[in-house]
Amino acid sequence: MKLRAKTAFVAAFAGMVLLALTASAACSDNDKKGASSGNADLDAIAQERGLTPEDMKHALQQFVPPGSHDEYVMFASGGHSGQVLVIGMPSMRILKVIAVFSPEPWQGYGYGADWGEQTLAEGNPTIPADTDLTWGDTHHPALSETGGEYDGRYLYINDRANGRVGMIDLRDFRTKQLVAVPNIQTSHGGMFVTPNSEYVHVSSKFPEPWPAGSYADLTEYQQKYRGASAWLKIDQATGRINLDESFEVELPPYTQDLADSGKKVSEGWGFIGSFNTEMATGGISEGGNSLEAGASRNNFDYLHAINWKKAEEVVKAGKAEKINGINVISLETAAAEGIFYLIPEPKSPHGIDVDPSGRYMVVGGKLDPHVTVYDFNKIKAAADAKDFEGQDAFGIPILKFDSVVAGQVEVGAGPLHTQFDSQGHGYTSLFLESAVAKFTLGDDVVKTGEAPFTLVDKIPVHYNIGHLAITEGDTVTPDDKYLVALNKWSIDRFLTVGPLHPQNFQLIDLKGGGTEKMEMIADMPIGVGEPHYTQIIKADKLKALDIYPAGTDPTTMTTSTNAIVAGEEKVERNGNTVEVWMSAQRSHFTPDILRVKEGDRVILHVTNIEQTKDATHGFAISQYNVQASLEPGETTNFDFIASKAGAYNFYCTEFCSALHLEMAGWLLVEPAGSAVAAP
Ligand code: CUK
Ligand code: CUA
Repeated sequence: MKLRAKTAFVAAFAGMVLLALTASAACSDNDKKGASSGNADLDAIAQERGLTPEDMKHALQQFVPPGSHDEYVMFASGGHSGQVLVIGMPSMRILKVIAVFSPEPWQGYGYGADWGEQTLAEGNPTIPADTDLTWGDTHHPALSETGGEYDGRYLYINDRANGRVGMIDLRDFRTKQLVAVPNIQTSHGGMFVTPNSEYVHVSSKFPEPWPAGSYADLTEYQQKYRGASAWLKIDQATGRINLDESFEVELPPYTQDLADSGKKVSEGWGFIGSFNTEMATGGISEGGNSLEAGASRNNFDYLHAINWKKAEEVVKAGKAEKINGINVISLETAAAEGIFYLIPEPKSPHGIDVDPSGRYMVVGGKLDPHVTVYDFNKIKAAADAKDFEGQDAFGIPILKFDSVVAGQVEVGAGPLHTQFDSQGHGYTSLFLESAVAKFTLGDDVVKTGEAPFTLVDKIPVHYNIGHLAITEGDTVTPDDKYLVALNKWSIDRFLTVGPLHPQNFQLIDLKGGGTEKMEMIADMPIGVGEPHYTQIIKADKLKALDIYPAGTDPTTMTTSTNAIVAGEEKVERNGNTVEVWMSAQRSHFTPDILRVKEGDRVILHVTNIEQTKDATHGFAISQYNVQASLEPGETTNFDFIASKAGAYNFYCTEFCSALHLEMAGWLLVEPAGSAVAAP
């Protein structure tokens, strides 16, 4: 009965929608006939599927017709999958999954081809040096910036579990570098890129005994354990991190949390939140307090403000010390040189986000229903005037809370992270309340006439929201279009697929960031890892290749010395090494029979000699861990030992042509000692 009433409503609404759609186009009589029959079709569809007028409106808001492209691209962390998800917006269609910290066979990342093998190996920790890590917890993606705007060149992401950083080249959306950041065992703060991509920042999560690699008991926590704020220098031409030109600032053994970059008025500064300034170490199992109880005693924790421009000068002046291969500014030097200040933040905070003007910094109360808004101008003035309430146990000056706070807003239960629009609003995720709260910042940025530091809107989300992101959200000019809520729980939103539920991205229309209410448009289940954070870039800023120039080595993005053209294929034997220059094109490999001896080292250079978009081949050898994608124009190098005698089939793993199934060959590994000559 309810459905029937709904349907009448729908019919009226469908007519309205259609009218709106057709009114904009000057249509012929034929079109009009189409429109009226379309109207009936829409009514019938809505009726059959039980859709409300609201549902239909939301569908239209999100819909990107087949063959059309999305306006935005979202780079979301894939959490413990160690990957990055590339998602079109507003359609919320997954466009790609980029392998970063974990092997991934489709792209050939970690399956015999040098690009992935080398990249993964490069990311292995130097301390302890004996671990081949095959997983990571991708956390906070950071796009490169020019003038405070995303520039579409590179993407960085940290590994929460292992203190590593990955660099993705957005020319081909492939990971080009993993860096095991010295003196950081686990990381959290950042990633953020400075407004002109001078540095990408990451800081430690849990402190570790210093120097990294040494041992100290937890009873020596305050004396021996330390954290680090790492400023990793970006090579502008390649996007790679250069550790020689990077530096770290030693941090007290608090637990450093999120971090964000200063911009505009605060450019040159970075801000890192913290909790556990109590320096509790847990120990319920040893008759003590749990970490959660021990870390929640103080009324204030400390927001760390670091002047990286000044730190850079201090390093140049030779006042840093190399520790594990990176320049480190000690706590003592940081305090003496005015590089490092502590700012009280109400206890157990989470999130620190700098608004587009660079003036306001918002910290979420986590257990407290307020967000605290700091004013950078006040911070700067207090630091310059040495208006301190004292110093911490490590000699770092503490600014007075009242001197630097601009305002507090009661936003609701469990405020974590904040994003901003260009109208002077902050949008804070409320984990406990499962909602997004919208509030106004200081009156110098509020462009809607609303009162500063007031809650103006709230929208429920489903459920337990962590981060949230706005289109072009971390730039100096956010696009006030969409907000994505990154919800940890989905509970009942999707079909049950076992006790491990997908997480839920929800697409919210910001309605231009004005005084209109936010509107929930769509849900998107995420079935890999736990996406932590995402950045959303205008799609037209990305200038990705659609094929590689002939013979490109993706590691260097230059012509491979092993690239060949058709007719140059060859096989060379040198002692126990067989080196092969092979071509791949629809629908054969040349050579297609490889004869080697058991125990030979096989070096294989395969060039996909095609220059047709999407004419990707794959190369895989049965019973060997050898598999890679060969994109048009790419030269890929494999290096493996033919350890098992036998006749092995190799084949193309991409359905590239009508004769794809015929695109195969033989790796003949003759038993050791056999008389047959090879090749
Ligand atoms: S943290 Cu706040 S919800 Cu690791 Cu970015 Cu996840
Ligand atoms: Cu080449 Cu299938």
